[in-house]
Amino acid sequence: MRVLVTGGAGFIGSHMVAALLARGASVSVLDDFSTGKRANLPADGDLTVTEGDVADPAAVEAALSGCDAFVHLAAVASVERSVREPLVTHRTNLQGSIQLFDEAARQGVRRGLYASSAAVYGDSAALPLAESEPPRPLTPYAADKLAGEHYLAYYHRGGRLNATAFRFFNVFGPRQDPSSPYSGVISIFLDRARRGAPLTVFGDGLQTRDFVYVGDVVNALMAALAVRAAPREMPVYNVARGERVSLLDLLDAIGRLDGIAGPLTVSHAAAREGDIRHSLADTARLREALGWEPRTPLLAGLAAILAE
Ligand code: NAD
Ligand code: UD2
Repeated sequence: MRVLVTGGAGFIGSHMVAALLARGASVSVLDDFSTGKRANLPADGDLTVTEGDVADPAAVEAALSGCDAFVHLAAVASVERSVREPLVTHRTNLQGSIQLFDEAARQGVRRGLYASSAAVYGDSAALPLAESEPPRPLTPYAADKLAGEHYLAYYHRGGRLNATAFRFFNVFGPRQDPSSPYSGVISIFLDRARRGAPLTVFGDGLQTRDFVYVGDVVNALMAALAVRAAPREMPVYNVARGERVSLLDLLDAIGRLDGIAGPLTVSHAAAREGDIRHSLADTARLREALGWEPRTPLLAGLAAILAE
């Protein structure tokens, strides 16, 4: 099997590429290296890397050639950037997605997986969030992710692709870039704890998130790739542990890890504007459909990051 992974040099993408190669697949990566890094990818005879833009028709056509499936992870994953530069991020996040879906349908690529986001739910208080909850995208990023789902469902319904969309919650793990203030909180906290630098909690620290380890996300994608049956409507799955963890619980767990530079120095600052108070997924649909279970608890995932 040959699989195109767009955004394969990024955080989640590089783990997906490694899993595919380990299963004996041949992999094509299309990445513009805007946030992804070549160093995230192994040297492997079964891996072809194309530097290019997912919104560029020629790059997508070449990268898809000979593939049986695609896993579409390329995106400007920064919500904050989508608010500052909605047209720039729209080009990658929606135009690039349509470009890929349309070319895959044209080339007869059978299977397609798409990275959507919990952001499509907005600040809904109907916890745990089931996929049937009406979406309420509050940012350009979320609007593009949701529109991407709708476009993919259109190709699926017409029988032109066999597609599945995944709404990732807060993914964490090795190779997540901690360099921006809007990077994942776990990557920021561990990077700072490792160096003995101070940590800032925005708000009281009682806000909760549903953190899911990147290896578990990859397992869900791998399980879906093996599915041949195509239901009439495109499946959409939450990907999360289905557990809420407060930032104070997270700090407590980090403080107990080997590999941090002494006791944590923690200060509090004002809560971020628009910050969601609680986030929690209902994961029953994914568990039932794909037999998926999250295998990596928070502590084990944190330790894996420090071990890198
Ligand atoms: P990432 O930034 O590490 O990966 C994105 C990759 O896409 C990078 O390698 C980047 O260089 C590449 N890319 C960006 N624009 C491109 C373009 N125009 N053409 C080709 N490649 C391009 O982010 P990630 O956390 O690995 O996210 C992967 C996917 O999962 C994204 O679609 C993101 O929106 C989604 N997602 C992530 C999370 C999370 O918690 N990390 C949560 C929800 C959804
Ligand atoms: C996630 C996504 C974001 C968007 C949003 C939609 C990530 C990295 N971010 O934001 O892109 O999809 O969901 O709901 O996946 N925090 C601190 N100190 C820090 C950094 C963060 O206290 O140094 C807090 C932050 O205010 C928030 C929590 O930690 O309350 C989690 O922050 P995050 O940026 O990791 O993720 P989130 O859920 O806000």
